[in-house]
Amino acid sequence: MPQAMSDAEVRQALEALPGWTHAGGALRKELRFSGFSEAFAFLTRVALLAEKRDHHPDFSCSYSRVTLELSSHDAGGVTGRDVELARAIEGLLQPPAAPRAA
Ligand code: H2B
Repeated sequence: MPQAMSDAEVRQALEALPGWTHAGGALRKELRFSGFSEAFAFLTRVALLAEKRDHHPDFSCSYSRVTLELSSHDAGGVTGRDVELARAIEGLLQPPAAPRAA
């Protein structure tokens, strides 16, 4: 069974994860979108990341506000799998790189 990370280990990982907090044994982030469709589209993309990893977030969606909570249920806390999923989710939020000139 994977081992939950210590508070200090999580704190260090969060230095590279803007907007994420460590609360209730989970990594948590709240996001605002311009509307429900945008929020749901984002969650759909998160779902694809989660299925690929077989590691799934708890989430809620209230119109345009999405809350994500990442924890490893089997470990009872945050593991490297949560940190990795949070990094991948951050990747979805980055603006696309400008195309190079041909
Ligand atoms: N997701 C999360 N966040 N924690 C888990 O412990 C977990 C999971 N377990 N997704 C997975 C699925 C497990 O149930 C399957 C059988 O691998």
